[in-house]
Amino acid sequence: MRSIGVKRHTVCQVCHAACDLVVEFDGDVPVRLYGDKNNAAYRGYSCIKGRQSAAYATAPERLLQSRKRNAGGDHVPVGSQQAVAEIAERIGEIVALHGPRAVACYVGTHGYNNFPAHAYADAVLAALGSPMMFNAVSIDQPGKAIGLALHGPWLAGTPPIARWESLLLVGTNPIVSMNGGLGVNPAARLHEARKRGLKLIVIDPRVTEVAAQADVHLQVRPGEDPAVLAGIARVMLTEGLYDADFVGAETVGLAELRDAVAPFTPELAAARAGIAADDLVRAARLFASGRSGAVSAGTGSNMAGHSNVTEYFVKVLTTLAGFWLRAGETIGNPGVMVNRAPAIAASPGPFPAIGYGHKMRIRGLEETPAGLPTATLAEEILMPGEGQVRALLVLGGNPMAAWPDQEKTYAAMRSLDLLVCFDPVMSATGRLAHYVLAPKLGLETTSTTMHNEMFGNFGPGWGYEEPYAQYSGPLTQPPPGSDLVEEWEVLHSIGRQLGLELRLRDWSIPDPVAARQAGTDLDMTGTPSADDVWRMITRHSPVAVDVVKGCGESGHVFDRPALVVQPRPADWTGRLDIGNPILLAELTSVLAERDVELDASYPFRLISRRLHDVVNSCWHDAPKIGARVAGNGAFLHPDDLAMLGLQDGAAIDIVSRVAHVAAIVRTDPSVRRGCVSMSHAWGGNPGEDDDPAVRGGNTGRLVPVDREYDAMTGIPRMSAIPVRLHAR
Ligand SMILES: Nc1nc2c(c(=O)[nH]1)N[C@H]1C(S)=C(S)[C@@H](COP(=O)(O)OP(=O)(O)OC[C@H]3O[C@@H](n4cnc5c(=O)[nH]c(N)nc54)[C@H](O)[C@@H]3O)O[C@H]1N2
Ligand SMILES: Nc1nc2c(c(=O)[nH]1)N[C@H]1C(S)=C(S)[C@@H](COP(=O)(O)OP(=O)(O)OC[C@H]3O[C@@H](n4cnc5c(=O)[nH]c(N)nc54)[C@H](O)[C@@H]3O)O[C@H]1N2
Ligand code: SF4
Ligand SMILES: [Mo]
Repeated sequence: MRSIGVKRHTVCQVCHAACDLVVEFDGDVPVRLYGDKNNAAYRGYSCIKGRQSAAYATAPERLLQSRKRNAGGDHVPVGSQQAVAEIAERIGEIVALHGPRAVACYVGTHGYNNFPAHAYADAVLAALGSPMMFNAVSIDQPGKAIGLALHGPWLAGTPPIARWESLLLVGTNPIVSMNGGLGVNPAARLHEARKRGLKLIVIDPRVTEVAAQADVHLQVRPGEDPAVLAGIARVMLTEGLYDADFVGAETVGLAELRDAVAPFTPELAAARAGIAADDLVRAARLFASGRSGAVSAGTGSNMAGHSNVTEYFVKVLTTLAGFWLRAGETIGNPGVMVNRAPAIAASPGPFPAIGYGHKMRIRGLEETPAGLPTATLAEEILMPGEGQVRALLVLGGNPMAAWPDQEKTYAAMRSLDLLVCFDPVMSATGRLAHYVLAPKLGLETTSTTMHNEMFGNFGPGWGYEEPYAQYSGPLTQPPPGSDLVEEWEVLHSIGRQLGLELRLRDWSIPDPVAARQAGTDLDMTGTPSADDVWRMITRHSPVAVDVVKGCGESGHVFDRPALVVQPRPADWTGRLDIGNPILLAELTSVLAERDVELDASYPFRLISRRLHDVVNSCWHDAPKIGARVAGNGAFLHPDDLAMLGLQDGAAIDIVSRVAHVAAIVRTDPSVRRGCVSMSHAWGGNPGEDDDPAVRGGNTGRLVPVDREYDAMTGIPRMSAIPVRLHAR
């Protein structure tokens, strides 16, 4: 019999949702992880990925030492101190020879959520004088930032889920992905809301976990969200189903909006999307029938083209329905670790989406509120000339698996003078790197809920509705004999060795410029402790991080007074803009697009999706996980399989206009006919064994970066990709 000892708590760091996990120990060994039923925000929620997170630490593929590529091309163990010294020296040489822009950093999903490391990476690049700080947002949901900028934020925010009477989800499946829309523990929140009478409308080519519960599911042809959302707006406007008082008082651009959506009759929008016009009208009426509610879109809509228009209409529909908090209403979460916008029922108005930031050398693209366009980085590396990127630091990301245009990425990664990955395994990118720095994992480090609280700024159903936070120190020691580093420590050492003066941003301040200004100048004569770093990056938090820590290591709802929304001051000039000329012109351009009729040589559309058991390219082979996700299935409707003469389990080639990948087909009646539903971030590097039953196909390989890309953010078409299928 096993003696179960202490129960501790940690913030799960496997995805952004930051669940509170109970960790049961047998001696020093964590033996069981599960959600905490007493946790007020998550109420016992956890998923297999988190419950297996202790097993990742002892997984066979985990690196216990950093690796360095030797002259023969093999990766051999290297001491972390030696690796840091060599990397710093190399960066110094590259900057001296080619200037600071030659050094770039890409912050992937496991860097984006790691605020100490993210703050340090920002600081190192800034101190070097390099503007080349990239992250995954511009290949994820970049339309969110653009739509928000051009519509303008509503300072008071959105009503709490408990009050929603209607919810429109567009190309997102939060029950599986934890994407915004339903808050933390989304399945429970949806269940309760449905019991209360919430009307759910889902727009998705697949009968997803959320679509299966919808009152109206528009099972659309992919790539047609702009037309469908414009069609819904038109129904609301023509039938008078909008909040005329709110729109009259708080917006500009109604006439322009009316004109732009006029052509999108239910018949036209429905024909484009391959749905019934009556269903579209029903969806619009049901959505508008709620006195309170929300709209949220996800990666599907952001990857299928015209993402800025789609996300703009997410805001426009919210505004037409009047689904914003008003004066006198309350905001349940005044912020714990992150500051929120002032509680005023007003908008400061739109702000610029382009024309203020760093310019790329590629396709005229530039910095936007979604960050630098990551879809240009491979070419920034490959294209000779002044400013060419020669060194890349990859923080918790995997460009070879996740970036679009895998062949181009492959050429770029191999041409770098210095490629450094911070990664616990030899990822596809790591296999091409000069150095792979092996980090400590979740249970071995301090973890907090700060990133998820910050995501509360992304839109309704993100972050926490309660003043909730958690701070858990390290619970386990790294495996004996290992030489592991925290990412921020490495970046600190690199900064020290290069003689840089680092300033850490304050993550409690959402605006990045203000966050840097309010940051802390580091004392570079020594190395801070992890607690010190957390203190610095939470310097202006509403509740001091030591107070959060002092509440114990489990999640806690703080006794903070709710905010009462104040009326807009009389002289306030900002208004929401529902008639942005650039995006409405882009909507009009959709009318002229011919690809509603599928190109006969590419009759299928490959659409993106998430798998329940893995996050992106992470831990596909871990114990228990590997057995559950055998390869990267290509899910097709059974009638399409029959038409192609294929059986479930058959090996196929998926051919796009630029490349092909192998996959195993899976029969799935929930997928719309004509679609292939397949996850990203699988597969090896070009030339590596790509047995589809093992590694699975890499959908990014099918995507060119330089065709059908977004003119502002550069995101190429990563869903609704035209393809054809052949038996292998
Ligand atoms: N075709 C297509 N392409 C897509 C998408 C799609 O839907 N379709 N989705 C896009 C989206 S939304 C995103 S966010 C990007 C993701 O892009 P990336 O962030 O570049 O890819 P990930 O696979 O998330 O990379 C995570 C890496 O972090 C490593 N890792 C795991 N745990 C840790 C840790 O604790 N510390 C550190 N340092 N590293 C860790 C993993 O081994 C892995 O190599 O991909 C995008 N690409
Ligand atoms: N389990 C798990 N959770 C994850 C991840 C994971 O890999 N696994 N990844 C994490 C990351 S990095 C992110 S960004 C989030 C993303 O979170 P979500 O955006 O919710 O991602 P998905 O679950 O893929 O949902 C996208 C949906 O869009 C649909 N879709 C595809 N094309 C179109 C289209 O043209 N129009 C419409 N309307 N729908 C379309 C797909 O069928 C799919 O159901 O999830 C995060 N959480
Ligand atoms: S949903 Fe995300 S944070 Fe929660 S247990 Fe699963 S992997 Fe961890
Ligand atoms: Mo993502």
